[in-house]
Amino acid sequence: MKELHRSALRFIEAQSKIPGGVNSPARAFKAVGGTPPFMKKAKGAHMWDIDGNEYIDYIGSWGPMILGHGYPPVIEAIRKQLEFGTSFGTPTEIEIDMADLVIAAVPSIEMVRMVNSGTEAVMSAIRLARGYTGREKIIKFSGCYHGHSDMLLAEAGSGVASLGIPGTPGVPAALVEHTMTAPFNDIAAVKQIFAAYPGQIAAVVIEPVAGNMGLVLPRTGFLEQLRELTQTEGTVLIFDEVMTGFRLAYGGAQARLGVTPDMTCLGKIIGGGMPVGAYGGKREIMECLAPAGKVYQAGTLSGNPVAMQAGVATLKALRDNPKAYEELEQKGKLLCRGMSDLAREIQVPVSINLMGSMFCLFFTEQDVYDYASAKTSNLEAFKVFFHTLLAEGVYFPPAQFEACFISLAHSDADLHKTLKAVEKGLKKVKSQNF
Ligand code: KE4
Repeated sequence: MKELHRSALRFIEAQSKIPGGVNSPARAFKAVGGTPPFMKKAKGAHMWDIDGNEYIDYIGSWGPMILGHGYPPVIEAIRKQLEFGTSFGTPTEIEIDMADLVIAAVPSIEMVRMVNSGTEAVMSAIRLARGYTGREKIIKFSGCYHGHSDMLLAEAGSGVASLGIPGTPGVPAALVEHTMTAPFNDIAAVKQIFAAYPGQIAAVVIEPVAGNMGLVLPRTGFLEQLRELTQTEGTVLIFDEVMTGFRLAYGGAQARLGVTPDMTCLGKIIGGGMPVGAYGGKREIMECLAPAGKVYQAGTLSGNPVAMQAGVATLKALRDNPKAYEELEQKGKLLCRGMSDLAREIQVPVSINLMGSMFCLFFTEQDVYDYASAKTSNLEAFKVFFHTLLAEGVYFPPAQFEACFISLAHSDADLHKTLKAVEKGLKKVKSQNF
């Protein structure tokens, strides 16, 4: 790996003009130290930085790039749309095509509204659930991240967790007083909150498979009990599938796990690399949304034709490839079995969570099933591991509390090269006797 000369210079310049030098904290390497490479180009499973270094990419733009970067049909769809214009602020037919694809893929979604980010999707879904139920309180789970809307930054995951900030300054207590938090996988804690606030909980919002405290899987029966409890209590169950939607199965985590929410939030993959979020669900709930109903939400570029074309091309590529998710499954198993074998041989205690093409390696010997157990990971070991891989041209997310993503473009050669880098990384960790 060549020295990051140009990236280092640009990072200094960027930091004087953009807070932290980045437009999203997760990119700044705060959790691992060092200079984030400035990327110039990406194709398939690979990215190239401005110093000419090449990387095998396990961030995939934090989830969207399931087909690999620069997937030709997606690029072509964007290119064609540009000849017709980029934004009209009027209804367009491509928005119906997107709605058709989402509704066909996710049976629990009878109607869907496009927005511009996952944050907007979850924020709006909660407002709609409150408007629909007439209730105010919500329950979220510690370590889950649902974007940066004020009410959801309590004990959030992702960048909030990686920066070790409990919540964030600037959020008045009044805006989080109706937000209750329970540990992930702890149904007893959820029941206690319902018992304390009977008839007052508008919504429970959860990442059905959590990707923002590293990857944490629901324990058997947890989501089913959550579904039953919310059903009984007349509370809207919202699955935040911004990350897992079209990732863990074409119908998302809910299709894979067989649990049906009242509303679903989507993002990332449905934008094909362009800024898109969406929320949808039962018709009786969605029809409360303006202008059909009274709950207001709007967006200048929501359903933007360029973004819709990218998303529609992406979803069609997934829909029309019957082997896509089986291939992703195999890639995930090959890589995680290999990492687990290496950790055992080198005698470094790790815990690896995997589902489909999402995985996370924690530096702890205990099972990671919630935020507290995720935080037992040795973050110094993670730093050494991360930078060793980076130097070998393997780009994992620069923080322990993130998930890694494999795309259809990751070849067996990429996976084997990754395992070689992992072997080096684990040996480096071992040598430092953490
Ligand atoms: P955006 O507003 O960043 O599009 O989506 C927020 C969001 C909502 N729900 C879930 C489950 C999410 O994972 C996210 C965003 N994920 C992070 C990655 N952990 C985005 C990366 C970043 O913040 O730069």
